[in-house]
Amino acid sequence: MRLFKGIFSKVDQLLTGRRPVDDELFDELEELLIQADLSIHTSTKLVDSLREAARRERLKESDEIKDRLKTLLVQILAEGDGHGIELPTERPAVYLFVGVNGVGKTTTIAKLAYRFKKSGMRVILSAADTFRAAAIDQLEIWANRVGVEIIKHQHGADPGAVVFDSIQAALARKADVVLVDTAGRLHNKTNLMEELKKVGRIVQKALGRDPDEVILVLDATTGQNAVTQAREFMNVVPLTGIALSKIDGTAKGGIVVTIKDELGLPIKLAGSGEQLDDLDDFRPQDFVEALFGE
Ligand SMILES: Nc1nc2c(ncn2[C@@H]2O[C@H](COP(=O)(O)OP(=O)(O)O)[C@@H](O)[C@H]2O)c(=O)[nH]1
Ligand SMILES: [Mg+2]
Repeated sequence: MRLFKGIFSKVDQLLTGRRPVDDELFDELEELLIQADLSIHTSTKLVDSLREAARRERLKESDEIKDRLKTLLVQILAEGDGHGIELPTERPAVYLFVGVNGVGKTTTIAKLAYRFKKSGMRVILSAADTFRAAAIDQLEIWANRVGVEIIKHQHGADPGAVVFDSIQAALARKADVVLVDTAGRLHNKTNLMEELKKVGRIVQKALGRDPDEVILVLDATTGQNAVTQAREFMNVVPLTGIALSKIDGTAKGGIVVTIKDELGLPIKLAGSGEQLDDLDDFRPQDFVEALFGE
């Protein structure tokens, strides 16, 4: 996992060596965690819990606090179910990708298509972002590059119809996976949310079950904004998890912890670059080690 090491390297420095464990240390730690984009709520919770552990177990050295902090971060990130993407038993698997413009939906879809294709699966991309003409072209470029099929309609067409056709095609061609690219912006937010609900209903109708995953893509570099976006989407579509993009570009990896702690949604995928193989299943332990630069 490629991570831009930013503020967490300061946390690492603060807790490395033999600094005495005192109030000053905890205050500095809390400040750094907040700077690293952990919410105040999560930072306070973590530091309180570390203070308590230090008192109870008479921890004397900052290195011990570092180990505790890592364990707590992994605990938050690992809570609940499912990291990574697991294919359902039924085929085709249908995955919807939602999120505002520019967060990395199309890129994440391309990377995932590449992964599935490499493991021998037949993949269909569904160009349901019909709002921007360029969006269809962009998905098509990726489809060609990866060597997978694409179902597309004209710019401005009904996204529901594109999704319906994509699932029909997948059933007819015995495809394994359908990855649906959706719009990140329409004339207004209400339209967008209504459209996403409708796409969900169309999947249900064409497939006979709900989409196997509804993945919200969030850009890690947008900080607290990502949490706000997530709340808006959670209210309208039944999200199954999060794909976090651009973790290579954020100096403030703490946002990942905040997203998990505040929203409770599993982080399934982590994107760390613009190349096709820059996508990993999200592994809490690896992520925390990478944050601290190990
Ligand atoms: N550095 C970096 N850039 C990314 C990543 N994922 C996407 N991007 C870039 O972010 C921009 C927007 O991505 P795109 O997939 O078009 O976003 P969409 O509007 O949500 O479909 C593009 O320039 C991508 O190359 C990532 O993990 N790391
Ligand atoms: Mg796009």
